[in-house]
Amino acid sequence: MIEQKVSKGIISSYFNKLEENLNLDVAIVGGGPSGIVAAYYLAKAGLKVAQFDRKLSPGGGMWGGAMMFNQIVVQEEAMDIVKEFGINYEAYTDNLYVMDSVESTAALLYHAVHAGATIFNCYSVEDVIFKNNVVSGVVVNWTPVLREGMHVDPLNILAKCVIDGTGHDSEMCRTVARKNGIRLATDTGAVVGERSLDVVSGEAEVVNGTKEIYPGLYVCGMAASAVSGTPRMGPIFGGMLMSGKKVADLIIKQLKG
Ligand code: 48F
Repeated sequence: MIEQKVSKGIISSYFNKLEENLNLDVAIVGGGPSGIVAAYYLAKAGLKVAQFDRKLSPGGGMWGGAMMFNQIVVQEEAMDIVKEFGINYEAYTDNLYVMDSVESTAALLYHAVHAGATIFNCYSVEDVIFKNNVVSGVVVNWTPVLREGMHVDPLNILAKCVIDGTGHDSEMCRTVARKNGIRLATDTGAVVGERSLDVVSGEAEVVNGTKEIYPGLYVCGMAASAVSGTPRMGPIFGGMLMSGKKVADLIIKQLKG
């Protein structure tokens, strides 16, 4: 009966997909633009990568442009990445380009998946696996379970590297520091907290701050700004794209030499 085949097709292919992703090269927490760009370059390099986003629609803060005006701005330095993802753009002024935020987000997601990354939506990463003082994977649960406050245990997914791409909250870095009594690679050893807006230094510092923040744990995008205490930058997205590419390059170097 077709009715049963529809259900069985979804269930069996979904559980195959989940089982194939229980032991990863890279687990990316958060499906914002920096994390998606990282997923694309990591998968393109042949690494096994899965990305987890707590929302139904991954894409983070890129869909809405600024104040729901669905356009974004990208500066010249990041235009090679925009072109690699095949996003349409218009030259605007002073080495700035404008593009449609919905098309841009969809293009990032499409190319990440086509490069071989697996995206799991509706998953909240609630903790990491922490073995021998190394971050070694993620602990995941259904977002609705956490929202409802249901007492249901999560599942564990091993990974050689974990990327915190959770945006302004930098949730993985906060969790690792709070639970394990360790120091992150920041001035204070903890999450410093993001500063108020300054586009020029915010864009430069988000790329500078993209790094391995603790053994096994990398940070990119707004999470990198929040962890290192650098300024936010608003709806200019070049720094996010370059941060995603940088974190991928660092991990590719570490895992593939
Ligand atoms: O914040 P977000 O878009 O990440 P980003 O790559 O980009 C920031 C920009 O969108 C914008 C900006 C640019 O100038 O300032 O804000 O740093 O997306 C973060 C994603 O992480 C998910 C969340 O749903 C969002 O889609 N997320 C956050 N915490 C968790 C999570 C978690 N614990 N588990 C799973 N997903």
